[in-house]
Order: sequence, then structure tokens, then C-alpha cells
Amino acid sequence: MKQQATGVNRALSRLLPSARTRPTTIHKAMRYSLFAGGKRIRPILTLAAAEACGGRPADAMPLACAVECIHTYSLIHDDLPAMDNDDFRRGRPTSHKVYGEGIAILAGDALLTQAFEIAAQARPSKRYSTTFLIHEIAETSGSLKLIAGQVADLEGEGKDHTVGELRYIHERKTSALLACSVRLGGMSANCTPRQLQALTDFGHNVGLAFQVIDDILDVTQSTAQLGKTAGKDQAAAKATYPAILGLEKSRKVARQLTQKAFSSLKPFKSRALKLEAMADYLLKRVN
Ligand code: GRG
Repeated sequence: MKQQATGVNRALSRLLPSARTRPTTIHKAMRYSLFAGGKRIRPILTLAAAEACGGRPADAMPLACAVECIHTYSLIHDDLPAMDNDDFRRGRPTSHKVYGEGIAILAGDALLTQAFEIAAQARPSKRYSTTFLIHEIAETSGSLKLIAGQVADLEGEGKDHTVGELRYIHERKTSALLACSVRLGGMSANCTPRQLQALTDFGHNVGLAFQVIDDILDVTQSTAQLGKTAGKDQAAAKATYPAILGLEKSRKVARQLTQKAFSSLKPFKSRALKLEAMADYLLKRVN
């Protein structure tokens, strides 16, 4: 993961305007959040999915970087006072704490836009045109997925949720971008429709498991360990798996979802070793 993350960081740095480019405030703010030490889970999944389909890392890299830009934008905006109102992210003060709300909003906007600029540079494969790749990212980031999840999350604060309603939020807020990450990797490698379906199922289940684990970590780990404020879900009366099912049942759900994700990888045989390792890491992670 460290090696892959280093490659992603280099590519991101190359693809983004330098911190000296005018207006420097916005480019510094974009880089402040982007290079704050995120785990790079989504781009690493894109690269691993490309490998599973026999593709080249260079073809997947722009798409991997685009996904990380979308992810970082969503974190900056999610931390704003009007949303989750958090002071701490990726082990440092949040964007609006350092640059003020106006620049933080713009840094998020700029990273969202940057993602499409980067994706437009990706090499199309035989089955997947650049338009198709860009549509994939737009659909995932739009009002039916990422934004839908955030809306449901905002509107659901303080309300009782069923597991079904919670799943609706998780599928959009978290799982959609993880599924998009692996799908883009597969598309960069000209994957077959069957491979694309397998990657979609993998991403969907790994994404759900990721969020269940995230909810568990929120109650079991410290702020220092997480690099973001711990215990926030309970404080905001958010519906989470541990709140509805308890810790032990939630852990079981995460294990079951990861098992389902593993099953989707069968068609790839040994080429999916990195995807498998990622699913295992995501289940066992402590931050
Ligand atoms: C469009 C504003 C907006 C929000 C959409 C994605 C999202 C909804 C909000 C971001 C905050 C959040 C709690 C997302 C759920 C997924 C999650 C737990 C993200 C954290 O991902 P990690 O652990 O973070 O991969 P790093 O910092 O390592 O990249």
C-alpha cells in the first residue's frame, strides 16, 4: 500500500497546479487537504482492479487520481460547519479552520472540477470511451449517489433508522465511490462486461464493509489514532451499525460483507491478489 500510495502521490502532484500557481491561496488549500496523509484506499483499489483485468498502471493512474480528488473534495465539504462541522481531518486542522470557510468551499469545488480535467486525460480503452469514463465519475458524484447519501445523512440526524435506511445512506455516501474506483480500474484495462459486474459487486460489498468498520472505529478508537474526531456519530445522534446492532453484530456484518466481496473475485483467480489484500486490510484496519 505504501508503495502504491507513493506512486499516487507523485502522479497527483504532477497533475495539480503547483502551490506557487496564482491564485496561490486556492492551490495551497487544494494541496493542503490532498497531501494531508490520506490512506489512498480508492486510488489503490483502482490500480488493483486494473491489474486484476490485465491492465497497465499508467492507464489507470489518471482515473485513480481523479477518484482521490473527488474523495478529498467530499471530505473538505463534509467537514464544513454547515455539514458535519469538524475541526480535525487526516491528522490536521480541517481546511476551513486553516483557510476560512470561503476558501475551503472553493478548494472543494476546485478539486471536484480538477477530477474531471484529470479524467479527460485518461486513455480510453476499446470498450470504454473517455465520455463513458467521465460519465461514470459524474454519476457517482451526483445527486443520485454521493450527494444523495449526504442529503439522507443530513436529514437523518437525530432520527431513528432501520438497517435498511442505514444501508441506503452507506450505499450512496461510501460504497458508490469505492465501486466507482474499481470499475474505473477495470475500464482502463478494457474489462469484459462480466469482469465489470464482478468488480461492481466487489466494490459494493467492500464499500459497505468499509463504512460498518468506520462506524465501529468511531466508537472504539481515539481521535489521535483516527486522525479525525472520534465519537462524533454518537454526539450527533447519527444512525450507525453499532448504534442499531451493537458492536459484535456489526463486526459480524462487516465480515460477511467482506466474504461476499471475496466471492466476487473468483473469475480473476490469482490476478486479484491485491484486491483481496485490500478487502482484508479494510476489514482489519484500525484507522
Ligand atoms: C458531497 C459533501 C459531500 C459529501 C458526500 C463522501 C461523503 C458524502 C462525505 C465525506 C465524509 C464521510 C464520512 C464519508 C464516508 C466515507 C468515509 C468514512 C470516508 C473516509 O475515508 P478514508 O478512511 O479517509 O479512506 P482518508 O483520509 O484515509 O482518505
